[in-house]
Amino acid sequence: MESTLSIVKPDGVRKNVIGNVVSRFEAAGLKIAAMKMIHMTKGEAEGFYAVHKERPFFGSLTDFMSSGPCVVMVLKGENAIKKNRELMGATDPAQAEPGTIRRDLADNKEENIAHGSDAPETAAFEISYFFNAFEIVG
Ligand code: IDP
Ligand code: MG
Repeated sequence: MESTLSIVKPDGVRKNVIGNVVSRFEAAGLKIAAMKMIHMTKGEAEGFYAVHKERPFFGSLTDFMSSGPCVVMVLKGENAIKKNRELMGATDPAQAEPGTIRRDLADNKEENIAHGSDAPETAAFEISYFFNAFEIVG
């Protein structure tokens, strides 16, 4: 069993596709082990995306991530990290495979509906950024 962090980003909440995204995780056999809606401050978004702080899009990305509420989730399952990233598709929705979350629902490379951890170490950091042990079931 592996755990990963998923976020329905503010564009996904604005577009009313929270359920659409969550239903794809459930259909793929991933379990929702924790879930809540939050509205990050700019500083909280900067802390979450600190690995990208040297990137040219960092300011714009953290403005976007703090522009409205998002849904943060812990997904559990076999190969949850990889499975979630496959369901999301490539970062740029134009490059993502048809049938993926980003290709089906996203508008552009920044506003791309979903986040998913990319490795066990980042998953551990990202889960603990939003959840304590009492908030995660299973
Ligand atoms: P990922 O979300 O597919 O793992 P990362 O490279 O980790 O992609 O980038 C984190 C987030 O930063 C992306 O999901 C997207 O929202 C944003 N982003 C990545 N590359 C660009 C870009 O070239 N322009 C604008 N935003 C970007
Ligand atoms: Mg990433």
